[in-house]
Parts: sequence; C-alpha cells; structure tokens
Amino acid sequence: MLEIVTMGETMIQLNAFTSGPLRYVNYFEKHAAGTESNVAVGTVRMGYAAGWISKLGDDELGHYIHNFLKGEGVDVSHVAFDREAPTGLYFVQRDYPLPGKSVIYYYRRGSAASRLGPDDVDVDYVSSAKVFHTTGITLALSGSCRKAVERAFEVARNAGVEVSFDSNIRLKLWSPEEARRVISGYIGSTDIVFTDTQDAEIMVGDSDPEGAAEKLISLGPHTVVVKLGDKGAYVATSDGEKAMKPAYEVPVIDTVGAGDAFDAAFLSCRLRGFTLERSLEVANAAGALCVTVRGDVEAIPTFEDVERFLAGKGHILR
Ligand code: KDG
Repeated sequence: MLEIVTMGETMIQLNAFTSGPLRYVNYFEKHAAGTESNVAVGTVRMGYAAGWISKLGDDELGHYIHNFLKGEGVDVSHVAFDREAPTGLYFVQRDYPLPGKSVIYYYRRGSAASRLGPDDVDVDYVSSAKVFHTTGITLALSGSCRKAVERAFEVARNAGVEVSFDSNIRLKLWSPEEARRVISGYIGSTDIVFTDTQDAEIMVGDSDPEGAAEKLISLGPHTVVVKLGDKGAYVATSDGEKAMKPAYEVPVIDTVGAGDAFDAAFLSCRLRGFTLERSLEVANAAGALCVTVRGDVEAIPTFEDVERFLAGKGHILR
C-alpha cells in the first residue's frame, strides 16, 4: 500500500557545474527533478511508500528518469511513455544574480507531462493512498493537466484521501493573475497547503505568515504551512494550533528542491503522528540538507540522517 501518491512533471535538470551566468557555464550535471517526484523520493527516504503519476517522452531522457525514480524506490507503475512528445528539460544557474540562490530556465513547452489528463488518474491507485500531493506547477502546465488535478482531487476526496497541495507558483509558467484565478478554484478541495510568503501574496494578498495562513484556512484546508526560507517555517491549523520553527544554517550549493524535501518530511512526520513543532523541525532540517548539493533529491535525508543532523553531528556552520 502506498502512503503518498503524487502527480506532476519531472524533467531532466542540467545543473550548472560552476556558478554564474549560464552563458559562461561549460559543464552541466544531469539530474532527474520535478517537484512532485521529489516529494515522492523524500517520502520514500522517510520510510513510507510513495507513487508518482506522470508522463515521460519515450526517449532516452524519459527512460533515464523512469529508471532513476524506480531505483529510488518510487512506484512508477502509473507513469506512461508518450511517443509523440518529449521529456521536458531545464537548466539551473547557481549563485547569480543572487549569491546563494539558484535560477531556473525551462525548455518544457509541449512536453509529454503537459499532456497529462483526467484519464491518467487511476481511481483505485489514488484511492489506495493516505495522501495525494500535487502543486501549482501542474496547474500551470496545461488545460488537460488542470483537468487531471480536478479528477485526482475529486477521487481523493471521495475516498477520504487527504489532499496536499504546494502552491509552487512559478512566474515563468504563468502570470500572478492567472495563478491566483486558477488556484482559487482548487484550494477549497485541499486539506494541507504548503506555500511561501510570495505565493501567499499572490493567492490571498497577504504575505504575513499568520495572516496568510488564516486567509487560506478560511478557504478550506485544515493545515497551512508557510515556508519562510532562511527564517524557517510557520504552520497553523483550523483547530487554532500554531507553531513556528527556525531554519538551520548550512552551506548553500543549490536551493532548488528544498521546498519539496520540506513537504515530504512534513507529510511523513504527520503520518508518524508527530506534533506540529516536531514536524516543522524535521522538515526544516530536510530542506536545509537538500541545499547542500547540486540536484533536487540527492541530499534529501532519511529520518535517521535528520536525527543525526539535529543532534549536531554533521551540522556544518558557515
Ligand atoms: O521544486 C523544485 C522544482 O521547481 C524543480 O525541480 C523544477 O519541478 C520543477 C518545476 O516544474 O519547476
């Protein structure tokens, strides 16, 4: 049985081997990366079974991603190969123009995953999980992807599966106005929402963590987590519970994927029955470890590694 089923696009990530503007970078490292499959990998690392629904091009890169995720222990039985569309691709520029931050450049239009649709949502598969997770990126990809999310949410809700949603608003994919309009149609069907202050400002016009969480909770979800980057994270629930935990200081190599490591750890901690405080602590640690290497999933920790990190062994201060 799978605890978490995720759905969305995974691409080949070409991560700049050196820092600085991409036009001067000559070497790139290949990774498999996509927010929803990152969460699936993180879930597996945390000791739970996870599956991922998607489409890949029937090409060398698509087969690489399939093999990679299968090798990580993610259930890929509901991943289809599309002969008519390619696997998406993106580049990561590191440390420029903001040192310590990465920038993404997509080459994904018309990709296989953008052709995901409601027929790709298997009712039994989604219904068998405890949590279904997807993100705003999937909603931004295409009309058929939106319909797939609509179907998955409907199936999950009918089956009593918790719906987890990360706003993940990528402004290279859509405008803030469109993101706000589209996401507002889905938020009422979610149970757990992950967001950050920028996305919260777009969705509910409030970048204050407490205010944003309150506004989002009034729209439907019982739990809202606001990720605050190097300031940690804040969580509030519809029962009036609140918690806030600081971030950990680590050497930053590549920030892409940290939010997904966080989501996976937080969801896994909730499955373990941890308190909100403890869940935030573990999730902040997972996010911190993730940024210490290139690639989204390579340094997503196991639960034991988080404990070692929190105990101070291997906690590297700048
Ligand atoms: O959260 C990390 C993702 O943003 C990254 O892997 C790329 O999935 C990605 C996307 O669609 O932006």
